[in-house]
Amino acid sequence: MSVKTNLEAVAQKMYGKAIKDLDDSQLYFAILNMTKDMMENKGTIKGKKKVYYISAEFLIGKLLSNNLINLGIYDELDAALKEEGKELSRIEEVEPEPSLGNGGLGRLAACFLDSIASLGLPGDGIGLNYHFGLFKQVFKDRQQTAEKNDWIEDQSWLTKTDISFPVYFGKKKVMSRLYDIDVIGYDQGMNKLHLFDIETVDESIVKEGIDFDKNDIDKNLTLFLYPDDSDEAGQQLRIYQQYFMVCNGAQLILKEMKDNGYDLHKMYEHAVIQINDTHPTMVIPELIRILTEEEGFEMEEAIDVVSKTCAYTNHTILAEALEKWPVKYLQKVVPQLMPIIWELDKRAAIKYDDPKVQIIDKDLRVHMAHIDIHYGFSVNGVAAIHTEILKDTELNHFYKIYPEKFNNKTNGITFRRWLMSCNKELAACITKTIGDGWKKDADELEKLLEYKDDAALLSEIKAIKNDKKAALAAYIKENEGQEINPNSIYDIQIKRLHEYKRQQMNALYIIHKYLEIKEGKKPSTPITFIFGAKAAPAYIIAQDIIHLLLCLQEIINNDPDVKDYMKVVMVENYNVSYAEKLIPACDISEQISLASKEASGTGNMKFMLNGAVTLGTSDGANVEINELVGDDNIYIFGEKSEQVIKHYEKADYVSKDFYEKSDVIKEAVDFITSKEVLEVGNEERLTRLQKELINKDWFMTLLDLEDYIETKDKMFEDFKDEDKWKKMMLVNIAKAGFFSSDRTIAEYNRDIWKLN
Ligand code: 26Q
Repeated sequence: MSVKTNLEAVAQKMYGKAIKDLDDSQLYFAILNMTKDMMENKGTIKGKKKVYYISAEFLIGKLLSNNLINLGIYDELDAALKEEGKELSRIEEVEPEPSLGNGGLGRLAACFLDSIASLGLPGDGIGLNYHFGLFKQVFKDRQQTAEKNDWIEDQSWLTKTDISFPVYFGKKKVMSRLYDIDVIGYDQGMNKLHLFDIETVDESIVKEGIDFDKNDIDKNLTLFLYPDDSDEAGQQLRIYQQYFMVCNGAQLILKEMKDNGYDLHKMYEHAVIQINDTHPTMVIPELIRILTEEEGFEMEEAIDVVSKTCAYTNHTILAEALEKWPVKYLQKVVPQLMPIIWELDKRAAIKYDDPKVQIIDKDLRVHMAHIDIHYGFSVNGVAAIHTEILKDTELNHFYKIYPEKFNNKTNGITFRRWLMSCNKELAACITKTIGDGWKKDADELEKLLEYKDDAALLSEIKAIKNDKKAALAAYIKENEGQEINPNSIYDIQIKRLHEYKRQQMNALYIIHKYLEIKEGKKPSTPITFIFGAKAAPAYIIAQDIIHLLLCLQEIINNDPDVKDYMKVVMVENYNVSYAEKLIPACDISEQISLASKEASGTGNMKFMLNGAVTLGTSDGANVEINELVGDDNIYIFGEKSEQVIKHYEKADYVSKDFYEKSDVIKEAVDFITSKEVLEVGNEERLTRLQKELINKDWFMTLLDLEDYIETKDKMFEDFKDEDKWKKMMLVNIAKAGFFSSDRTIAEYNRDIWKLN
């Protein structure tokens, strides 16, 4: 049956109407239902052993386009709809975006699910069904405010199952409900994303913005992702959520073991649990608890079996992001786990008397990562440099004990979403040139290198970029009300707002450029600086940086002396869908974290794949991008990670010295509280940010600022050399194959999971 016949039947059944008589919203629901059935018919991926990827975040984005591509019916449906006067790309807009993640770690989990299924490997995700997910960002008075993101509709990709488990918080019992989202592989069968909800959840307790009663666990447990944890109730809610996730996950895994008739004593032959950062760490003591209390295991064997089943991925070296929960909190929320955690601590302490590797420290805080490392069989970092830093410094004490556990898995991205779906024109151009083998073997993109001097192809790629830039300009006009010049250079920084990512350094560059133009030094090509970022509601300085960017946008875009040469746009509510529009349109990819701080980054890979050139520090996966494309096709600046680490060790970085020594730096920093900015901005925020930069600057913005300015100026100069730029674009696309998450997942499977 053709896709069109199929859809016609669904449309008749649902609405009693023909395709041409449905509006976009009705068509969306008809296609949703048809697609869900088609995915179901593909059947589940089976095997002797399965990976469970357990994660507090799955930033899946809209699913329609991806599922159609993976089913291999996108083009056929697109054509069929066109015959009826309908536009698939418009219908896709109807889908609400679930915001079940913050950023990199959550999006990585989503890319991994796509690749696991696309490699035909059995593997499910386990997480939580947050009703409002991460907040929706709304700008008011040039400041970020937060609203709830309502994404669940009566009909959606979620399917309610009949699975429900009891979960105990001490004596308090709650019931869960499992919802599943099908994950279809590219030309493959299907896996599942299991999202647990609490039966008694109550959306109506959310009042203004994202405020709600943090103590009402029965009602609030699955409402939000990472609710503000700046106070005690917020932190405890996070522990409630984490335990709820792992307790359900453990029960589901054990149920599947039993349903398949597997011997729990050999669980590790049939299941591997990949722990995504420390958020799901309690799955280890929870499994041990269940095996000893309910399955008759001796403690020794339970620990052994669980340790052979669990593997841990570290995504950060930032001290503040490494979870350490007070014993007091765990004792209150999950008293049944504390005896197990004490036991695990005791056993580690008997073997190793180094306080640095203890699970419970002298201040009675439980170091979650330490549980994972002692009681898991694998520890991996997410880019080569990150894993080296873990081994050499952050986790060095553990590396000395367990060298065999440590391994690197450089992150990747799914090319189905980040090229085939978001940049169909470029994907088609590549296929026309080198065939479509790259879709299953991304390394084949290297064949493009043979066309390095092919003027026709280079121009075609540039033309596609220009079309994407025009489309983005139209979208930004409509959504942000900002007019940008499609012939300007698009310089884009999109990622969570954090001081270590140094959006503030980019802001200082913008100020510097603005002042130059005011003095008459005009750039020969206009530049558009685009930002997208959400800041954690409790992270004050991050909010201040957003405020500064919005003030600069206001001043610069309305200054008649300047606006024809540069513009600034901070887009509202940056999310996966926005990224899919921004990335194909980008010329310059900003990856400017303080060296050693960005574990990997994955946006850098998406930009490269879409023909943007990286402006970055030697950090995370930038280092590997650099090695692949060579120094001529990337712009690297700033101090290297070894130097940065030494600065921290010696505590010898003094930002004020940089501020006082350099006129350029001083001018830019002073401008933050200039008359112009104060006229449109909030004095308290701007002063606080300026003081922070001069007196503390923990992430060393001023250290790299001059080098950044110089390198960025050079890049803008080079952009004018069209031939040179086009070649850089081509080399970046051709060398991106390594960053396919299919490669990453194949490595996880080869070294850690061993599923087949
Ligand atoms: C911890 C404790 C309390 C509250 C919140 C948290 C918390 C929440 C989210 C800690 C960390 C996260 C998210 C981290 C994250 O997204 N890390 C990113 O992971 C990517 C995938 O590996 C990397 O590419 C990025 O470099 C890394 O920053």
